[in-house]
Amino acid sequence: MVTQLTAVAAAFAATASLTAQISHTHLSSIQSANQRGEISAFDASSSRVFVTNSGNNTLDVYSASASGGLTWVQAIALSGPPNSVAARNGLIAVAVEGATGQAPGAVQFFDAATGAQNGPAVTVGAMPDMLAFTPNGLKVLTANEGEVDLATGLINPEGSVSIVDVAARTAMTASFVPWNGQKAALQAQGVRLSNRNGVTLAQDVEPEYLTVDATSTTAWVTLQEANAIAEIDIATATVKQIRPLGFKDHSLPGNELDASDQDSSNGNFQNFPILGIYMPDAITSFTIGGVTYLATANEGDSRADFAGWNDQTRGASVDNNFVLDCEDPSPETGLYTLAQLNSNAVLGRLNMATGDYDLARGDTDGDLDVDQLYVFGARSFTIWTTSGVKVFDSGSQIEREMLARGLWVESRSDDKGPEPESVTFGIVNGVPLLFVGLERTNSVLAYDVATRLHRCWSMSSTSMPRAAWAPPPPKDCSSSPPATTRWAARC
Ligand SMILES: [Ca+2]
Ligand SMILES: [Ca+2]
Ligand SMILES: [Ca+2]
Ligand SMILES: [Ca+2]
Repeated sequence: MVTQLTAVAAAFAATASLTAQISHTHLSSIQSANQRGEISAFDASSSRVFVTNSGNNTLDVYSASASGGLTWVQAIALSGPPNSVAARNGLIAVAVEGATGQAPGAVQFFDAATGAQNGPAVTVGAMPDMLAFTPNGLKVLTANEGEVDLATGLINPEGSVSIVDVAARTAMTASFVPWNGQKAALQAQGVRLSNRNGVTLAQDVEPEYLTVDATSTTAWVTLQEANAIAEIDIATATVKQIRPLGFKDHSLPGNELDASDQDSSNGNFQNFPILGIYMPDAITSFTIGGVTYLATANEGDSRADFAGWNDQTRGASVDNNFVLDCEDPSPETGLYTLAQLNSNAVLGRLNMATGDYDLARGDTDGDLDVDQLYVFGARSFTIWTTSGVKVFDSGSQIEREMLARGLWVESRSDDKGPEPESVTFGIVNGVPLLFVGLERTNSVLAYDVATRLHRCWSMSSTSMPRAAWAPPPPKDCSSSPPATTRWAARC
């Protein structure tokens, strides 16, 4: 993927000079030589931008001028592939993978102004995928994804969160092992955990991204594949809670989606009796009126690339591989017809979630055929309370905005749509805003949190229409039948 480093930080700064309206101005772009720049961090004290480059195993450094221009400075060699970078008061922390993705990773530190190494690296859990400083700057937290190995699917490290003491250069581990005995109970609550290969809860959860509260005491971590958020007590390095996020009902008004890239129609928004698994990537936290909220970018992710762990099947292939209620001589639920599933213009192209958990949960009446189908992600962002109660979901707004702005990418309709991947919070001119990055449409949306009106821009647009805040009716899907192992695949 060609990745450009765009002056996002500078663009954000530009918005601060505006008053009544929020807008953005593109100031500059710069491209890494190998086009492998990925995650960026801006250090204000040095006016430098730091970008992970997993193609060279380097941290690429650019200086930002007062006008937002970017100039390449140097490439800092790292001990392995970098996955994340963060800046805090002139100190740069980089999350680096170990010798393999399944080996322990590390956090390396550098001086922002000089690029020089700053003290020893600290060993953390396997595959640190994201890291962040606590607001007080005393700790660095890493979300250790612990993905199974691609080639065999047999080497499966535990997911964890490491808490690094910046001054002492020591690390504590918030482990999920104490929760292993709760696996069945959490599955019943909606935490998407597999029973394949005897995998434990700690092995199966894959901490993806985290946010820390303003007091530096609590972190919330997305467990993307498990469709859950874990709450971490930082002082004791303890996983305090694992909360399921539930499912998005695409049959409700406001939750439409374009389900096909072969329907000869851009923005063919329709309701279907399908549940979206939020499966957030990024998460952020913010406080309004003394109440702390969480916001997630509901990207979705399958394990289709991992040997033995494929959990994705196109609609037209579902009936070939699994037993469906619509094949039952006396179908009880009748959510789909075979004609709909096998039509590429309807549901045939849509990638369904067909992991063992999805199939078991999808047999809602326990007669060993699949009634309810699920898809990856929710094509939206969501605001939650810290207890995991949904406050707002953007419904179908993101896809509709992309269509309205000429940013529609029809080839992604069958997959996860625009793929909201990043979300961050900021206050501009007293207006609390959420910025949502869309991986597939090269766009950033800004939502005004306070007035509950949303404003949207794309990287190639300057107009900003408003839309009324219209959350879909709440629906509690957590009471669906628990996962069982009774369901049998046809193949
Ligand atoms: Ca794992
Ligand atoms: Ca379409
Ligand atoms: Ca049936
Ligand atoms: Ca059934």
